[in-house]
Amino acid sequence: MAMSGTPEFDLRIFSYLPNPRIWKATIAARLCGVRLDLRGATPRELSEWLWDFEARPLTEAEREAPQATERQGRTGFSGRLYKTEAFLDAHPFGTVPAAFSPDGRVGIFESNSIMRAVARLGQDRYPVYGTDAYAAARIDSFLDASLVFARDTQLYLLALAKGSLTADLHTRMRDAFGVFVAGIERGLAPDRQFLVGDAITLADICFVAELTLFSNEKAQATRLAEQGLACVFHDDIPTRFPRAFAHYAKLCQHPAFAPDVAPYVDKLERDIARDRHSGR
Ligand SMILES: N[C@@H](CCC(=O)N[C@@H](CS)C(=O)NCC(=O)O)C(=O)O
Repeated sequence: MAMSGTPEFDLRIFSYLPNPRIWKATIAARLCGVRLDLRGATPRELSEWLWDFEARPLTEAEREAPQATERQGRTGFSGRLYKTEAFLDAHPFGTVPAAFSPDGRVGIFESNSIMRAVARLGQDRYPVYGTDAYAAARIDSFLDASLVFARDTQLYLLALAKGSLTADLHTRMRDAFGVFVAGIERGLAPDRQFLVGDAITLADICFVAELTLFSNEKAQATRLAEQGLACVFHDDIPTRFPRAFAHYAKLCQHPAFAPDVAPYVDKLERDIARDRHSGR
């Protein structure tokens, strides 16, 4: 796995694509000039890939014969996955996105930590992780609060997709979303331009990624209605949290964000329109 010469990238990331969790790294990389090597495919295709530093599609022969790398998917993947021992040494929780140092020796997992790795690699070019220890710790505070929200989002969206959503989970999601978005709203009061300090930081990037991920709920309105439930992220939410949503809209337009966010949101809007049409 060791590479000779100068690596052509600063960090490799393997994931299913597209994935808002990866944007945390790609947006930070645009801001601070870090070279990423992204590898991956659609979620369905990724179940026929070898999960490794040198991740790749399985060959036809490999797909047909029993593989020592075969494991049962746990979160977001219900079938078989193919993870090498080296992958699990580097990524003990076995999840994607999975980042690696250029020599493949260091695994970095959890999308927030992958984003922090990018920020540290590019800190001399742009202070996306804050300008001092206090700012960095305040950024971490937002990232920790975001991960709590993200975990609830993940459980909720996966249950919704699998048809196993309960009323309790729906209530829990409504409360978690309320706490998260109210915290962002208050964090921007009275008229702060950014969540931490005077420029874009990891806190703003994470906010955009997690809110967009949660927006996927809106394309499931019909499914929710079949269970007598309404969207948690309903149409009145932005007017209740005007600062948070103005901030989101402004960031989505930013040149470091738009290449990731715009195509994803365009497709999501088409999915939402289709769902609304089919639910009539
Ligand atoms: N909090 C993690 C979530 C990562 C995660 O749960 N990834 C799932 C896919 S959504 C996974 O890799 N599952 C692998 C498996 O099921 O074995 C992050 O932000 O990176």
